Amino acid sequence: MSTPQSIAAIADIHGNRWALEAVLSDIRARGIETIVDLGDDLYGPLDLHGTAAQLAKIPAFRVQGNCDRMLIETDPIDPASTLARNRVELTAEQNLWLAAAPRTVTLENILFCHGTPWRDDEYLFWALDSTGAVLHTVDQLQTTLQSIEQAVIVCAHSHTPLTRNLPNGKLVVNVGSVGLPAYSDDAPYAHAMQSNSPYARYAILTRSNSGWTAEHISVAYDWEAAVRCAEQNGRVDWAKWLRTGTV
Ligand SMILES: [Mn+2]
Repeated sequence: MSTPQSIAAIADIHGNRWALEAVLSDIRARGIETIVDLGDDLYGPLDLHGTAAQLAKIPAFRVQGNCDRMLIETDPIDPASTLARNRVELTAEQNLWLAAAPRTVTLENILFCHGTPWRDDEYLFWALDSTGAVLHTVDQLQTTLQSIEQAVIVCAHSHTPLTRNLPNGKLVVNVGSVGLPAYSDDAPYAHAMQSNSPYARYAILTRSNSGWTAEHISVAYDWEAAVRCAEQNGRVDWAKWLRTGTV
């Protein structure tokens, strides 16, 4: 494989096949051939099989997300929950495909992870406490990442596009979400993540003479199709998140 000059980082698709198609077509139109998928591919009240079929067609490096792991490992108590429905839908082949993804991928001098380099269910850029989600400063981020040797660290999980240039010269990128622009969660503390508009997000990393740079991309797509699907599956919360990018 030749050395990539550009890498598309996609993440948190969450079964949104409509958003994924728009993002893959944007990546193709830019001539970018290297794709890294940071995980949380299928979980959600949307189009699990359509999303899996799209992803099977593209050669991508893949990282396993916490919702991918939940989908293959967790037996839900409520049979009407989105997780229970997804587990019924999931084929044995899709199960193996989710299970096969590693927790991190290293490409060139870039470390890709879902949450942090150590956990798939924690935010790299945020701390959670009783007030909600609090952004780390660049100094806190630098301290957290001091044992990481790569020059660029790319994470996802928060569904929020962010870039930080650390004092030591490293670049840290939180890729936004392809398929779910906002959500609220109640564990371990109640918090909301919002990108404040309904666009599908992904990031492009570009090699320059001085290292890698990051650009966050917003792609318009037929979000009303995803909204209708969420509504049909009884998730009015997802419908609002998809339509507005707010909780
Ligand atoms: Mn996640």
